[in-house]
Amino acid sequence: MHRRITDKLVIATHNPGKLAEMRELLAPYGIEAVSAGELGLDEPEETGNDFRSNAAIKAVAAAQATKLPSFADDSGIVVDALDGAPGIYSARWAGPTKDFKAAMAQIERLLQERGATTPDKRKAHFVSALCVAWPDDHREEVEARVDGTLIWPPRGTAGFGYDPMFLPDGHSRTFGEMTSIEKHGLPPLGLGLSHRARAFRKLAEICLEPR
Ligand code: ITT
Repeated sequence: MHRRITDKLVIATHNPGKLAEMRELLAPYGIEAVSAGELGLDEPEETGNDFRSNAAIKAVAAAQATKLPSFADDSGIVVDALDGAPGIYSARWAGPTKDFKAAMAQIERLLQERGATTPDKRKAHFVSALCVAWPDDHREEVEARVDGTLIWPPRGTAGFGYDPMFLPDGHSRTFGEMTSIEKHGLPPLGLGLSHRARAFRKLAEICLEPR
C-alpha cells in the first residue's frame, strides 16, 4: 500500500539548487517543508551502488534523526560515451569546492579524448531517484530520466550543476538557459521536463493530493 504525505516533510538535501526545485515542486500540494540544512542535519555517506539506494540512505537518515517523513533526491548525469560516468559520482566530480565549471570541463576533455565530437556521440541523460522515508521505515521510491545531448561551450546561467551543458532532446536551449518553470514546472505551468520533475510526478501520483 502506498502511503500519503500529509505532515510536515523534511527535504533531506544540502544542495541549494535541488532544495529550491524540491520546494517548488511541493508548493502546490501545501506541504510544509523544512530542509536538512535548516535543521543542521549531518550529510550521511552515500555508500550505495545506484541512485535509488543513495536516495534511500539520505531519506532514511533524515527520518531517523528527525522522526519526521523525509524526502531525498539522488541524481546525476550519465554520459554514454564515458560508459555512464560520472553517474552516481556527479557531485564528487566537482570536488570539495563544488566547482561545476571544472567538472563540465573534465567531461568535455574526456569526450574530446574519445573523439566524441558529433551530437550522436555526445548523448547523456540525467537521472533522479526520489525516496520518501517515514520514521517507521516505510518508503516510497520512484525514478525517472531525461535524455539529451552535451554541448560545448556551456550555455546559460540558470539552474545548477551540469545544466549549462545539457540540451534536452526536442529543445534548442540548455537547462542553463531555461527558467525554473520551463525546466521543472509541472502542468499546467510547465511541461514537467526535467528528470526531477518526471520523478516527482510519479511520486505525486502515489503520495500526494492536490489542494
Ligand atoms: P544532496 O546529496 O545533499 O542532495 P548532492 O549535490 O550531493 O546533494 P547528489 O549526490 O545527488 O546530490 O549529486 C547529484 C549531482 O548531480 C549534483 O550535485 C549536480 O551536480 C548533478 N545534478 C543533479 N541534478 C541536476 C540538475 O537538475 N541539473 C544539473 N545538475 C544536476
